[in-house]
Amino acid sequence: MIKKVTLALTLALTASLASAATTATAADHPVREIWGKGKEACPKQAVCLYQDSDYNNDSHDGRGRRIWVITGSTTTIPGGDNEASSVYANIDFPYSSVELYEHHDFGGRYVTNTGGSERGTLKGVHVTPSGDGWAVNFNDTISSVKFTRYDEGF
Ligand SMILES: [Ca+2]
Repeated sequence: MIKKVTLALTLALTASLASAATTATAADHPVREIWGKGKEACPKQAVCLYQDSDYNNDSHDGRGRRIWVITGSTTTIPGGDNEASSVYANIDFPYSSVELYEHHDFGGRYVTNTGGSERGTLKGVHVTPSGDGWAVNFNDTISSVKFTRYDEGF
């Protein structure tokens, strides 16, 4: 009897794990990691976080490095947490801007990037809240990303 209950529980657990895996596929996730360099590597309607400054152009003798291609708001950046050193926001309508946060779940200070904006370095950027108003070092800091649409925030 105990064996039968254990087996039933195991089957139920396996079934629920399997359905969880199918509902959260990699294709659904707004963060995709590629290897490359340059702003031209960034697809339309994405914000790209580059592992190195200057959009990875000088990385590994020109062979590039990791890029996190982000196509929607995300509370974490799997594989790319605290890694970004340059940013290209290749977004357009309906998005007005993307906010890059220092902590998970849109926490802490953030840098605002309007459509088409680019930052070859994150070492001296103005953040919100601005504190004393000085530029801050946001290198290897970004942990979540929020997309803002034109019809939001009014
Ligand atoms: Ca962080």
